[in-house]
Formats: sequence, structure tokens, C-alpha cells
Amino acid sequence: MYVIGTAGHVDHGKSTLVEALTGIDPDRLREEKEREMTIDLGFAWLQLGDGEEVGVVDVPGHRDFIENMLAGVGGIDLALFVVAADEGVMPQTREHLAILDLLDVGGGIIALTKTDLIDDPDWLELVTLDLYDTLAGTILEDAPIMPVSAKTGEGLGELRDLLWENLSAAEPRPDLGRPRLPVDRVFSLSGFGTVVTGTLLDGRFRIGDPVELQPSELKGRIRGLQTHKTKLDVALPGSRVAINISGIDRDEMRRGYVVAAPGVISHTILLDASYRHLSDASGPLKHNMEVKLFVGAAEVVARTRVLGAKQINPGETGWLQLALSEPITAARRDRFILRRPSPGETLGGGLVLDPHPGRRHRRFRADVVERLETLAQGTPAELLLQTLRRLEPVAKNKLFKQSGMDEGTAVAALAELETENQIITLNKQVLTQAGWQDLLDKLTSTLQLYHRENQLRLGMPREELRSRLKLSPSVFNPLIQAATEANLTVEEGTLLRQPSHQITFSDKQETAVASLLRRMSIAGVASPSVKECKTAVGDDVYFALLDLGKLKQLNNDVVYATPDYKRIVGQIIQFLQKNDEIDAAQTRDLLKTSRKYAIALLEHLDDIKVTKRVGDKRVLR
Ligand SMILES: Nc1nc2c(ncn2[C@@H]2O[C@H](COP(=O)(O)OP(=O)(O)OP(=O)(O)O)[C@@H](O)[C@H]2O)c(=O)[nH]1
Ligand SMILES: [Mg+2]
Repeated sequence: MYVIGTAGHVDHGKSTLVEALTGIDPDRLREEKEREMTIDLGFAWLQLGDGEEVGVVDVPGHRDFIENMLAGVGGIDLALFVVAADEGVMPQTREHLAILDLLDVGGGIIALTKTDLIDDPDWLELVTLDLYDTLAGTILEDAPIMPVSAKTGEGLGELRDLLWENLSAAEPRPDLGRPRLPVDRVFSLSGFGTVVTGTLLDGRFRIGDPVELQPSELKGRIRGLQTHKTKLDVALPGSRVAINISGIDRDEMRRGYVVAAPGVISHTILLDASYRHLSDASGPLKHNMEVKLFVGAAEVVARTRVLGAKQINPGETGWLQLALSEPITAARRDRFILRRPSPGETLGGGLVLDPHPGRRHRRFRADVVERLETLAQGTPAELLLQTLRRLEPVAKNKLFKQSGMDEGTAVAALAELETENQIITLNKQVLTQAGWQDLLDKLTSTLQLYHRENQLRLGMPREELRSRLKLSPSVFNPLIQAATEANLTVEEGTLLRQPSHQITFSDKQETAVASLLRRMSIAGVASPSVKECKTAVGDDVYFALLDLGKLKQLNNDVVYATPDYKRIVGQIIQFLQKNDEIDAAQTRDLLKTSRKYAIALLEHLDDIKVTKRVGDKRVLR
């Protein structure tokens, strides 16, 4: 699941390009149509690669609406950076580039658009050279530049290929089992209730899940989930999601609020952060300055506390504590942007190091700065989690050894991950939440494939599934238990199946089955052999009848229809209860049949531990 975000100067053709790529006009407001410009975020989607659905967030380029742009680019995987070939680099080209750079977006493609307006190849080359200069030293330094025209369609195919190539190479969004969705849009649909949209982070949402709205702490429940207008049961991290929430009124929801699993995230009015001040900022970042903070889809007025330095000069990095005018939610390692409120100017941005520092720090204390330096490099828990991702599932001892930490630190780090629900511990083995979710996904897809290839089998043999997933019983057994509890799998004896799977016979097969079962019930004890049965209905159907419990096979030769089997076994047990023991000849006489069936039945009863053999006789166990 991926999301692309546009960026670039006003009127450079972002929305037109999005429509040309997706068939969806992202400008949905009447005012946007009238003014022929994007004001608020627009949303579209397209299929790339092998049909992978990719969300698109279209942002406004006009500087008056840059704050809407900031609400949109927080969750993107890749920037579609649009530059009009006739105008080239313009002020918001630079400003949007600086923002993408501060947000450290995963990558980008430069669409040099409106090439249909350019006749002079020298001009195109000039614009391209200027672009290279502008991109140098930024996160998009090595981004490919693709000349396109949304009007003629030139280059759009190659642009799609490039987008997919870069997206599919990107790290998928982590699943930390801690779902949160920064809300970027709120609306209501008649008959449907309140809907919020956003890019889902750090976990999955399922229909019926309880949720908590932050910072208000209101509680609700997920009534419906959609991505790109398709209904879902489960939404995955990194996807654009629309959630229909019951229990919270529309008036209570706002852009910038966060919908999360209860207890996953809490609000704050104080943040510790690392910060980079833009080199072309008009002045230094000073202590106690009023700024606007943008994080997730939220925007809030804040005051700076510059730590360990008097101020942060253009082009410099430093440490900040931000004191917010109202509560917001942010997680450690979230990226943020600071702007000057008026006149509006993007100042810089950075990384949230601690969303709950608890108190105001003294400004010039070595221990405060040291702590921030450690946090910037990663806490022991984070480092341990990284090692775990590489090795999982892995035994605790081995993990500790491989982490390179001293035992005490590693044990404490693991305990922290445990209380935060970031890992799953099964006896001695440990997995990350993400690894666990991956296994559940793999389990589901393996079963799905098995059902497709073996439509007449009720389910996949447990052992076959375990060896296909290459898991030890110590991981496999709890996995199946969890999958069964989550209603992802159903156990049928030694078989596992998806809840929706069932065996369906064709009309011809149904007729053959009915005729075989009739024949067997007439035959009684002297039933047709396994081979005859297989010939009558075909091997596949025969095995299906076993799976369905309609037939009971005793050995390579003897098989019964289940009602007959129950009746015959009942007869033998009754005899044993009366007479204490039975031998083959007595069985044969009791059932009025041949030795072959008598022995098959007795051996079978030994096998299933109803009887045991004593000399030539059987007694009840
Ligand atoms: N000739 C030509 N015109 C284009 C092309 N792409 C966009 N335009 C025109 O450029 C103008 C601006 O296009 P938009 O797509 O609205 O630009 P935008 O970047 O979304 O603008 P904002 O969202 O307001 O920042 C419109 O009049 C488009 O018709 C193109 O490839 N060729
Ligand atoms: Mg637009």
C-alpha cells in the first residue's frame, strides 16, 4: 500500500497531471473550479505494476494554501514533484522542495510537464540544468526528471513505470501493531454517518475495532472501512483509508486529530525535537519565538525553547523543546515543519525525539543535550527491535547476543517492547508485531492458494501447511490458535481451511456420489473396496467425501459410509461390553461377513485405541 503526493509551484499542472494519470479530478470544491486552482487537498488513486492500488494526494501550490499542503504531505511514500517546462523553477518549487527535504520523504520523481508548450529544445535543456542545480544537496538530488505533457499524453506511460519502479523499491510501511490515522478530511454521508480519511500508520484497522479520538479522548467504534471507494474488512498500514466511525459526532472531529487504537497514543503540549533551520531562512530561529508547528495533519501554535545554544542560525541544526498552545498527538520519530505565522515563511523542521518529556528543560544543561543526542541515535528498545526484525522468529538468548548490548540493557529493552505491545513472545521465541502479522498474512494467502488448487479438498493438512510456512511447532501452533480466534482459519480435524471455503460438487459429481452412497448402504458390512469407490466417483471426489466425513476409510482396502461404520462399530462394542473379549472368527459371525472385513475392523479399533489386542483376542481399553 503506497501513497504518492504531488508538490510544486502554483499552476504548474499538478492537478491536471493527477487527472491524466488517474482519471480522477482531484479538485472537488466549487471554489476550486471557479478559481481554477487547488485550495485544499485532493485525493485520487491509480493502479501501478501488477494492479497495486496507489493513493494520490494532490496539494495546492499557491503559497496562501501552503498549510493545506503541509497537512497532506505528512504520510506520503513518494513525491510527484511537478515543474512546468515553460516556467521552470519558481518560488514554491523551492519551498515545496525544502519541505519534502525536511520531511525526509522516501523518494521522488520530477515531472517536467507542459512540454507541449515548448518548441525550443535548448529551452528544455536550460530548465533541466536549472532544476539539477535546485535539487542538488536535497533528498530529490538523484530523482529522475521525466518530461511529460498532461495535454498530449507524452511521457505518461514512462512516468507510470518510473513511479512504480520507485514505489516498489521503497520500504513498506511498518506494522507495529499500533494503528493511528492522522485525520486529513472529515465529512458526513447521508445514511452512513461521519467519515474521516487519512493515511493509516503503524498498524491495521478492522471493522468493529474500538478506537479513540485524540486529543479529545472520545471513544468510538469502526463501523465501516474503505480504501479508494472499495469496502474493506481490514485496512493495512500505508494505505489511504476512509473510516466510518460510530459513537463520535462529526462536530467532534477535525483535521489534525488522530484516530487510534485505544491506549496507543496520547496527547501532549510539550515536545523534544531535533531541528534543522533552512539555509535561506530570513533570520535565525530564536528562543521563545512564536511559530506554527505542523505534524501529521495537525497545525498548532507553539513557542520555541532553544536548547544548548542561544539560537539556531540559517543552515544549522540544533535541539528544541516546543511548548504548544493546545494539545496534539505525535509519536517519536514523527517529522515536523515549523513556519513563522506572519509574514508566512517556512523556517525549518525536524524529528520528534520525545513526545512526552514531562517537564520544561533548563536550556543550557549538558545532561539535557546528551539525552537528546542519545534519543536521536535510537533508544535501546528501537535498536533491539531492528535486530529482531532481521532475525525473527528467534530465541531470546540469541537475540540478546546478536544485539551487541549488555544483557541488562537488552533485557530492559525487551521488557519495554513487551509492555508497548510491539513484540510477541511465545515461550522462548520472540517476534515483532509486524513479523507476526506477516505470518498471519502468509498463512491466509497459502490457504487461499491451496483452496484454489484443491477445490475438492475441505482444507489443507496441518503438517503440510506448517512445512510450507517453514515454522517450528512452537511458533506454528500459537499462530493457528491466533488465526482461529481471529476467524481467519477453521480447524476440521487435521485440516485447516478458510472460513469461507467449502467443497462444492458439480451436478455430475453429485449424481455419482448419491449412487455410490446408495450402493454402500445396500452392501452394508461387505462394502465396495477403496479402489471401486475411487473408480465410481473419481479420486478427488473420493478424498472430498473423506474430508467431509461422509466416508470412513479403515485401511488401503476397506471403506464404509459413515452411518454404516457407526452401526458396525457399535455392534462390536456392544458385544465386547457383554462378553469382555472378541476374536476374528466371532467378529465375522457377529457381522455375518468375511474374515477380510472382520480383521480390518478389529485392527482399526486397535488403531483408534478403542480396543487392545491380547493374544488372538481384543478387549476394550
Ligand atoms: N498546455 C498544457 N497545459 C497544461 C498542462 N498541464 C496543465 N496545464 C494547464 O495549466 C493550468 C494549471 O494546471 P493545474 O493542473 O490546475 O495546476 P496545479 O499545479 O494543480 O495548480 P495549483 O493546484 O493551483 O497549484 C491549467 O490551465 C491546465 O489546463 C500540459 O501538460 N500542457
Ligand atoms: Mg492543483
